[in-house]
Amino acid sequence: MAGRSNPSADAAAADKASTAGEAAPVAAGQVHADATRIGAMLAEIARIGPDATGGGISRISFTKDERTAHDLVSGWLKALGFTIKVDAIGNTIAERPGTVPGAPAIGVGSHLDSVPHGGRFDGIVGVVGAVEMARLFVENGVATRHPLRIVIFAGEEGARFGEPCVGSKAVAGNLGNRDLALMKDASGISLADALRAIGFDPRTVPTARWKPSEWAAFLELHIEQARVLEMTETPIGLVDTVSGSTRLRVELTGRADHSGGTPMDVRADALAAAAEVVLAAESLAKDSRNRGARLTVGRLDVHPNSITTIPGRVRFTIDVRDVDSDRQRQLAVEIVRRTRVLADRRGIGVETELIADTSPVVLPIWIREQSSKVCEELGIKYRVMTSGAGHDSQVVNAIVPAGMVFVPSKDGLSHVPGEWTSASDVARGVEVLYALANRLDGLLASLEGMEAGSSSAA
Ligand code: HGY
Ligand code: MN
Ligand code: MN
Repeated sequence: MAGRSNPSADAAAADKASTAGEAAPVAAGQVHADATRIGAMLAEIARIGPDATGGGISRISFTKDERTAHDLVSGWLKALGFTIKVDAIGNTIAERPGTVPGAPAIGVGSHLDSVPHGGRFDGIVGVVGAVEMARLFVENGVATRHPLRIVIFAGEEGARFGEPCVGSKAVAGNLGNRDLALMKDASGISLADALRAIGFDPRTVPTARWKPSEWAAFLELHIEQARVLEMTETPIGLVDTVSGSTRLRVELTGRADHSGGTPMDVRADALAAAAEVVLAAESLAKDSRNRGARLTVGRLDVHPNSITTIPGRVRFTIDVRDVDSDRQRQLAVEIVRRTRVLADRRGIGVETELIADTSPVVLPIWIREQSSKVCEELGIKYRVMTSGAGHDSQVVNAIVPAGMVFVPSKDGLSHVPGEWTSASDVARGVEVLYALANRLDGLLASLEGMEAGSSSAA
């Protein structure tokens, strides 16, 4: 189905077809996203799940806060005439019909959950941008051959259960037969229980799977979460590769004992061992042969965590990221090997668990080519770039060709309260998104031989 043939080869033909006499929709560059409206939507969503102090957001995946945010955005889309569906794992899918019966949909969206004490833009910009793009289609009376589906993925952040992109992995069918009862958060709550607590039945999750034939493409607007765009003064990034991540949980067991009475040479200090692991991870990532890899110990729990007791047990996570999938896995194996060696030397027990593994993905060049053409038509400076962060698009791309558009992050900050992107930068991203969705609608229609002129104004 659309997106499966080689659209690049026919792009020129499509360009001609989509301009030769057809009632072209409102041309790119003639519609303007409303930055004030965008700012108001971002602010309204930020009121859901705010931290009590510090100005951050903790709208954690698979909680009532996440559902409240989905419900709020569903209301906005319903008011634009979209029909709303919520699938078995909590993804919200809003649809505006196309003019060609049975045509596969063009999907646009992102996520509304955040990391603990995170920011107000990661994921949110993609959802608010999709809503503003939808409004541009509706308010300009522009119909599309393909249905437009705005998608809000549930549980994109892996911060709670370790597994990122749970909602998009469910639609792509690569949650596999992961036992949701075994995926546990730091307080021991399983994903299955978390789903039940917000009204979903984990046994029905396989019904969320998408039929690839029902989708033509998926587009995601997202903040860059690094500082390349800001440093190069480039307003738009077009993503070619999205980093993968391998996530490990490690438990080191030493011997808790009195911090005063125990001589240094007879200790089995689990935290001292963990400190060596943290530095080993950092030196692996900083090794010039591994340029591009990133290893992070983001969460570490000490037991019994008492001032006057030698730590007997430490649990921590290691997040291994890379755009090179072989190296990503090799580094995960290597840091486990180094952990075992140093733990043996210290008489410390080691248990490791693989909690998530997502491959890096090269996004399809034909969508990126169309995105470049859109930016050139709009006269917007852009650069093709890698994403260091992971995204739903890299997962969806397994079954639907996906494209990502980045807008700048101030100081490159993300996953912290200081995360910020201007509403005007988001508006520019929306205008690229609108023009790209329009362009793909025409390109794919011509490739599928859809009748011309069916994009007449609604
Ligand atoms: O953690 C990530 O890569 C993304 O922000 N979910
Ligand atoms: Mn994100
Ligand atoms: Mn994130």
